[in-house]
Amino acid sequence: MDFVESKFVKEVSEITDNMYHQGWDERNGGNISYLIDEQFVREYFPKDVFLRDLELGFTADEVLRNKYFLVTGTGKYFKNVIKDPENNLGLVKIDSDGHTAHLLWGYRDGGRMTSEFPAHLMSHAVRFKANPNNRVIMHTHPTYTICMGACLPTDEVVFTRKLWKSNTEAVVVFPEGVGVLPCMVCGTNEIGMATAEKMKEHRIVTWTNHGIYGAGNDIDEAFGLIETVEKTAQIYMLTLGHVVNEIPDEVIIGLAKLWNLKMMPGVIEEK
Ligand code: 2HA
Ligand code: ZN
Repeated sequence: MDFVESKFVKEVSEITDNMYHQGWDERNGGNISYLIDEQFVREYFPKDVFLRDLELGFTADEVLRNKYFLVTGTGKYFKNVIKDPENNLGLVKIDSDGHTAHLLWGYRDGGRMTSEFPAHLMSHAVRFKANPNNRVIMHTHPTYTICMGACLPTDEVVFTRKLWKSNTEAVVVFPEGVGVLPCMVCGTNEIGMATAEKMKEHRIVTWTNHGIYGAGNDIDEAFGLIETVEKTAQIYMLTLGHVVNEIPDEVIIGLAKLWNLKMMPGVIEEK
């Protein structure tokens, strides 16, 4: 079977189409990277034959070397992935020296990985060490999450508290809270390192005035985290200045107890 028919390409094509239709990924906004185990790569590529080599511009962590990633291309539009995956996606293998990505498939028009690949790979390394089943890093520009970040101080305790107080699903889906970065220049190793640092404690990190990063074991999990933050941010923004019924602290504590969750400290005072 051709790799374009694989479940991996299908999953990324379907989710990028879905995210585009949510209105989150205007123009070339957003990017996804998906760690694919070698045993599955071998089903499509019996041995490594590389089309091109692509410089990373940073040194990939040891845990990621010789690993394969399906990655959206730089300058590519989410809305087009489903129509032409082989041009808009690429399958790369990280070299054993950590400096190069070898291209096995995709980027047909001469393209390369997303400009946010440093933030993706640095986040993968941190999440892989926390949980080796973590395979997906997803970046997108969800409208209400960006609005909410513009209306609040860049403080992750404040941001997390506002989310938890707005929607009872919030503490259940992200009990470890949301990491928050201030507005920074994107596409750089610096924002990559800052994102990865936050990913030590959180599977979700917001980039103020820009968007969000989500990590998960699979596409559904990463997307589910982001859509829950975005839905909650929408509730927060639509009710801003009008709230009569905010979720009481006791209910948030009760939900965490019911689901046996460890809450981010400092957000809700335990009484
Ligand atoms: O790839 O979203 O952050 C386009 C972006 C940059
Ligand atoms: Zn972006």
